[in-house]
Amino acid sequence: MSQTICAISTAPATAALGIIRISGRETFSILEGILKKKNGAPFTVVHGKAALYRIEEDGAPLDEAMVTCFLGPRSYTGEDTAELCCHGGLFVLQSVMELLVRRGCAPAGPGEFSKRAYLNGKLDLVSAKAVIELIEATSKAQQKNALSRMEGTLSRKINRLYERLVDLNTELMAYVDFPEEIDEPAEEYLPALEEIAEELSALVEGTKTGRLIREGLSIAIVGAPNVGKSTLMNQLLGYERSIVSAIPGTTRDMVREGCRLGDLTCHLSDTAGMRSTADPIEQQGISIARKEAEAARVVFAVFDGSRPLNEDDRQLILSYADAQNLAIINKADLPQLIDEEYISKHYKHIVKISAQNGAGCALIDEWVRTQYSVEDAAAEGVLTDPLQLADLLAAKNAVQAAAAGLAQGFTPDLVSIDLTEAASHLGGITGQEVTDEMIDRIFSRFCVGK
Ligand SMILES: Nc1nc2c(ncn2[C@@H]2O[C@H](COP(=O)(O)OP(=O)(O)O)[C@@H](O)[C@H]2O)c(=O)[nH]1
Ligand SMILES: [Mg+2]
Repeated sequence: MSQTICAISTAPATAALGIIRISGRETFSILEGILKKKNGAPFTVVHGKAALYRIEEDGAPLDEAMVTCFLGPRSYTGEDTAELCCHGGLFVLQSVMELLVRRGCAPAGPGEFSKRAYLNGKLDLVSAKAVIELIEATSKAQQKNALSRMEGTLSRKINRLYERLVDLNTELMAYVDFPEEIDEPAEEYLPALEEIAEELSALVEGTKTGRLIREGLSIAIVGAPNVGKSTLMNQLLGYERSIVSAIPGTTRDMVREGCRLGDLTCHLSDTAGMRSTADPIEQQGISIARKEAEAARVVFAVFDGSRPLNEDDRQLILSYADAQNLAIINKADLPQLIDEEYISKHYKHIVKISAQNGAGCALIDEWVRTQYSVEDAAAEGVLTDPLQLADLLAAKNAVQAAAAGLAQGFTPDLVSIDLTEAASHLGGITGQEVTDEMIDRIFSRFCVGK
């Protein structure tokens, strides 16, 4: 950690501005050697205030930059840091970087600034992973969830549980040494353990929403040929992705595309129209469609409102009449001949739309928003990282095992094995108990310059 590091923190592309970040003990002394005010005045360190400087090497100017200094520990990394807001040309940025390296900076590895922040106690691992998620966010829910976890409410909750477990464990171990001081360990410790198990269960429950936020919602659009599935797909995407045609059986391959519905990233698939057919290629398409519908979390079953239900529709109604699915009656712009009542007998949720002119499509967005409401969870912050989820689940199971053991009269040293395990899993989430390799793996996912 002793070396002073530098990196271009903005994207590697030509832009109006580009930011170079420097962190470490030598930051200000290195800058002293290369920065001068236009009037010749030397570089001075003022915390948190930007000032304009000329960057020069032995009197030859390279660029002008707004320089902001942060005195450690009041900085992102906890060390002395500076941000040079240069002109955004790649050549300019590269030449400033080279100059910094010649003056003793080392080019930073991916995530090295954040790793230093972690090692200096400015960032715990829950928050660190949230930083990556914020940068990679593709939906509002991801953005919100990442931000609230960066603020650390969830970390504090998990930390509290971790500390309670460690304390309980210490007490139990004391009991092993001085059994005469406590008559009935089960009575003494069971309520606390059960309470911790309950809190962990609630956190595990929240991770279901976390996965939804992270992975998004898979939706298969199914229906008989020509009901307007591809038109709906294009309408939801906002551009012509699927071929729309009056000829039934146009869509044979499956078309997958991501879009945003409600607060979520959704993965839409437009499928081949389901009907009985002798065409072997169409049959293959239909078989793929069925598999897709099975795998998807939600099915949009689409019907043509301008004609009566036919045998293909009825088949489909029965196949996908599940409470989590949505029936969509399309072509509401035409005179309606469909037996809506029949559909409403089988589907809890129905919307009427015109995929062609977009009328009613907002209802679909609204439906996703209410059915898959993640706003509260995102505002509170839930874990989404698969490794953290696994740790949380393991911690919960271990605490439950400890509670069960205690209730059955296991000796405290046996119960303590489970508690130690639970604590180590929780510690793995926030970073109290992690190995160097784990740290390296986490921060290597960051961009250079973050
Ligand atoms: N009037 C009307 N026609 C529609 C609507 N949606 C789709 N269509 C037409 O129905 C035909 C079949 O549409 P398409 O999206 O290819 O259906 P798919 O086979 O289910 O994918 C095309 O001629 C579309 O223009 C709608 O809301 N109103
Ligand atoms: Mg189609």
